Amino acid sequence: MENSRLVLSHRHRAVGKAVIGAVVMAVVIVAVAGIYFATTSTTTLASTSTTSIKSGGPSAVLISIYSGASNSANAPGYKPDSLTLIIGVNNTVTWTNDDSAMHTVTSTSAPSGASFDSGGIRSGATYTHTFTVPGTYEYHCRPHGWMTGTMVVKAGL
Ligand SMILES: [Cu+2]
Repeated sequence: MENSRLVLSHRHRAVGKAVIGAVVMAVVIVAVAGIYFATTSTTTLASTSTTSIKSGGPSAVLISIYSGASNSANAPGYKPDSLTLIIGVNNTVTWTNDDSAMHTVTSTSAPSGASFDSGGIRSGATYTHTFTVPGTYEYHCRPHGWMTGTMVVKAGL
């Protein structure tokens, strides 16, 4: 009798230890999960705000003078050839000459005092222009009149 009681109480103690062990484990898991999720949500918030700062700031606009642009069959020669720009948002444009021939980016119609001309852009070279006057711009390539592009520039918000 005495013996079996001892065994029983031993079992109880063992069960008790197991329960305490499980509770401690659960607390540790919840705590770790809490730290993990807290860390995760902080990281997400930080990266979201970084992304929104980037997307709200000025962004580069890239236009390719693509391969074969010097052939009139491949007009208009600029890609994209029509863009809307907003001052302070995306009003800096870089043209890259991805063709083998020399080309230009030359305005043919622009708001007063805002005309521009790249001069010769060699193969592989770039030309960057920042538009600061709202309005509609038409441009072409001086040696290749069929190469044409349009830029609509709007005032910033
Ligand atoms: Cu050209």
